[in-house]
Amino acid sequence: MARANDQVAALLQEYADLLLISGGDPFRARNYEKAAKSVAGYGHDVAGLGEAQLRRIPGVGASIAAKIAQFQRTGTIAELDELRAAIPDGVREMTTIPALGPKRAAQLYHELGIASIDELAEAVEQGRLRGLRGFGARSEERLRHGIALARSLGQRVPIHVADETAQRVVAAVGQAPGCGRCEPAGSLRRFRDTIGDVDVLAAAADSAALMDALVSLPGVTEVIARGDAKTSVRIGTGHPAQGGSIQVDLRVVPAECWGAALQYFTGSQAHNVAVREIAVRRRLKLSEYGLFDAETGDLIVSRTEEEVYARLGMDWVPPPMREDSGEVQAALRHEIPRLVQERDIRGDLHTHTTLSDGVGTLEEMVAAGRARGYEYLAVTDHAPNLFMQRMTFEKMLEQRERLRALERRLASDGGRPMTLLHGTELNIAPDGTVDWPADILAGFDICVASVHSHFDQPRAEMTRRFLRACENPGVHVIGHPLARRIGSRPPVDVDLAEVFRACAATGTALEINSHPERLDLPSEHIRAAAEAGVRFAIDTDSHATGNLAFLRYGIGTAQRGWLTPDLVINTWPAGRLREFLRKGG
Ligand code: DGT
Ligand code: CA
Ligand code: CA
Ligand code: ZN
Repeated sequence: MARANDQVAALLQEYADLLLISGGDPFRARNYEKAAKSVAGYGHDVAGLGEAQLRRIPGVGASIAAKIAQFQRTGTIAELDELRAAIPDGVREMTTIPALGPKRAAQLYHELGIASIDELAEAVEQGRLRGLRGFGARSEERLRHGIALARSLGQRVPIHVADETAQRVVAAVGQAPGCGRCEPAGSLRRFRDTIGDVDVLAAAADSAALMDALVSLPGVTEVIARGDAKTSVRIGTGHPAQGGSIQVDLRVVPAECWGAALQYFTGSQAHNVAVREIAVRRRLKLSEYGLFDAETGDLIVSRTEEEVYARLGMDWVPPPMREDSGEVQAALRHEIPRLVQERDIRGDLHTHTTLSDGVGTLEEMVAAGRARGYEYLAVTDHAPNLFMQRMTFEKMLEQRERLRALERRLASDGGRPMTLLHGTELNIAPDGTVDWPADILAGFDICVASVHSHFDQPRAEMTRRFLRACENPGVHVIGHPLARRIGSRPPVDVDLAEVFRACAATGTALEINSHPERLDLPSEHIRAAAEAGVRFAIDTDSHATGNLAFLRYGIGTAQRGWLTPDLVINTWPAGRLREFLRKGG
């Protein structure tokens, strides 16, 4: 569900940003922004709704409903396309810089003619921003920092942006006449946290209809190259990274070579090089067309990936593991682990509701969890020290009563009962303490504790801060451990080996936060944590019902870290989970 909601919300948000950049009415922009939030959090799929039904969504009036309907009919919004055409891509890209945003990006564009991140960097270095209304010495420093971060994303986009584009391409190309299988390959299939371009592979005898489907897809802004075997286009994403669009490469192969081609175009390049060496040693030759006898040139296999790997004496390698980091050797020894899968997850342990900054009510979030077949769900609204959330002890207790009553209703309404855990997301203060004293913490079923402030503490202090949180018997999970925001906030500086040791020793789990702009703990640290004896919680940190589906990105991240289900506490039955949450106490 709700993919359509996210897509529409992104378009409305983009419309609001572009309105501001083009000097439009800020009040109107604000309305679009509100509507975007409200559509994102709306409990029903907007895909099938007519204009009258759309207007029932809070904040959606006649003109916004008309635009959504137009998008659903035609795949585009004419007024949005006009705005997109009128504003340079570089200016839209500037809005990704933390500490800038659309309003100030517009100011720089209109007052100084700055139209790209590079031009902005130059202007900062030349001191040209000095004296500009609203830009002091401190904001210059923040801008410098923000530019470096925006550049760290480079020519890449967060995974969900690429994933949504890929799914639209697969849906359209897959329906073209003569199309057999059609699937994403490349870094997207490997669940890297950021994606350079989208690779889609399709099987067909004749590619013309498939290539037609791609170039005529709504949102295509440029056809880079069109051929029989490969066509490349750029498609608008509604996300400012890369100036608002992403390259898509569609390759069409005969069905007989599907397996070899999928293996080749999934990569990574380093994995492919290592696999080809295995082939050479066996006097075979591996290419995107198949596995061949090196001497005779005879085709041996190419139809499925499994056949290709098997003929090389290897286990099939799950795509997220294909980074040449030991998986080739493991596959040769037939020691590829059984990785955690989305269907292993029995519940989400980090979710928010309207009681703090979520947009779904307690009842809506629970219903959405139940619709996913969860056996349990933890509700973990923010604790009081995140002051803007205005949480109080009384509000928290009231929610607990409501949650218990809801759990009783679920047990008696004839449907499948569900265990509801009452939790909170605590804030780890600079000294490692958290919001509430031990006796209040003891009243929760589960506490996630996260760093939400003082991100740039020195390493030794930051490490002590984490260790103290782990040692707290009331803290069960460290939320989004590195507190990074992909493309906008760097990871905190902390001695991870120490943190892993403390987690293992105290029975504190580390979160793998599935939000696509977090993906934290990042995959590159997961194997080391697992080897140190750490347990994990793969959570979504959902702020809306539709966010529960972010789980797939957390699972992909966990698979990149070779995690097996047994190390993931929310694959466990409720009884075993509760045992873990007692922290040995
Ligand atoms: P990205 O797009 O930067 O996020 O990363 P990938 O891995 O999707 O890279 P991409 O799009 O350049 O190529 C897709 C896959 O195709 C790549 O993972 C492996 C394969 N491939 C492409 N070019 C080459 C090449 O020159 N040599 C080899 N061995 N493989 C290649
Ligand atoms: Ca790619
Ligand atoms: Ca590519
Ligand atoms: Zn948080």
